[in-house]
Amino acid sequence: MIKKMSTAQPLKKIVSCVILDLDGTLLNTDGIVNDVLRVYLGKYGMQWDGREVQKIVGKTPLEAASAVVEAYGLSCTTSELLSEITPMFSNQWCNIKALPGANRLIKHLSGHRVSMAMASNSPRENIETKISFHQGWKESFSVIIGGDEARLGKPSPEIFLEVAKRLNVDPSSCLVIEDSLPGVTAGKAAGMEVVAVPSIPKQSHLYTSADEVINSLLDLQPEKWGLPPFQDWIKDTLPLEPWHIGGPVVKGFGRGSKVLGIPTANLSTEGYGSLLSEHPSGVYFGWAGLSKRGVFKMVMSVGWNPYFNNTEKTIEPWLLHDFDEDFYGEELRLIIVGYIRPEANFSSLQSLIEKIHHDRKVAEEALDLPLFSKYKDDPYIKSST
Ligand code: ADP
Ligand code: RBF
Ligand code: MG
Repeated sequence: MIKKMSTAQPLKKIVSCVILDLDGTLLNTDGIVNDVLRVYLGKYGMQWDGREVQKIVGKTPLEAASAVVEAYGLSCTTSELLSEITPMFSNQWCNIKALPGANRLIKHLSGHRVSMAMASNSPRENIETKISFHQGWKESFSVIIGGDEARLGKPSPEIFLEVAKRLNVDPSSCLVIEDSLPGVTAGKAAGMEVVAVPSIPKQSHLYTSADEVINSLLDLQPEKWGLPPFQDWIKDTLPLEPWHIGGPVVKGFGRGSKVLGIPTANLSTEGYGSLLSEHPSGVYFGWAGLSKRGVFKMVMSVGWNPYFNNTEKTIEPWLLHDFDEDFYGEELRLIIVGYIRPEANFSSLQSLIEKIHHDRKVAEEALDLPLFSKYKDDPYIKSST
């Protein structure tokens, strides 16, 4: 417990190799899994419940299919289900997006000549196809092992041990990065250091065996493991490929101005489900255009507000300007240009408020940098004024 409480960042353990999982860690495979199962079950008059995805993350195709047959009481066999949905998946592989931070991590490690391997429960052939759509990935891994190349898939340590053998390194000098529980279990059983990046929200309490749990790859600190630190943070912010979101301001929880003294303009998340699932929860910043008022600096939270334990992922931009009235219904457009920190829980309302004011300061200063200030003229937010 003491390990987790300390605020300094002590070196955890020095490693020399990084072993990455593919689905859910580097690739947003869940999106495709949800699409395919929705279509498949829909054909038979059943509805895919996105929450069931928990039963299949990190499993081999056979195990996952069997879990679906069981969960939905399907009358077909596991292999019948597999033969029907396998081609559906193959058609979608070209559409699987890299998760935020995946390209950044791969470029960083390969640029510093850190030895990298990939270990996945997915069959080798599928891995090759999936990564072929992502430039520079295949060349970055000196070893790739699929679920069909070991006797037992994760949670057995076998895949990871085979990777260490082929890299000719001791398992204890490998750092595994994994999104799923079976993967974390396998990595620890192999005697490796493990960072968990859970792909399913609000599950981090289940990952106690991992050496560290982070919210997304954006939060990885390689220097904790003796690896070269990222050097792309600027004034406490991480520049991102800019993204847009917009819509009318809707009534929020009424807590912003009343409880926190910090008004946040909620956006309706309707129609934004997939966009929101592409962006990890956390604190972001950028520019906000209000159709009748102009363009303002903005800092926002995306997520579940753990302090208040929301059930839905929300987007709550705080426009950094003193408005003398509410603007419900008005069109708001945002360009998000950078990331500040993961969402956190706080022991008191006071500490939450202080942190949000600190975020404000970080955002305000960063947005004066040419790198970020240029986006204030972005046609997307300008067109609303
Ligand atoms: P919430 O819990 O979502 O913050 P409130 O109703 O307390 O909800 O406050 C949100 C409303 O405050 C917004 O819809 C907006 O009209 C108004 N508002 C006033 N000033 C600001 C600001 N600087 N940034 C965002 N919203 C503001
Ligand atoms: N809520 C949290 O529970 N944890 C956070 O780390 C957090 N960070 C925030 C950062 C910013 C910049 C803003 C504007 C809000 C943040 N909130 C956070 C959300 C806050 O709790 C939310 O705005 C209230 O729920 C008001 O509705
Ligand atoms: Mg995974």
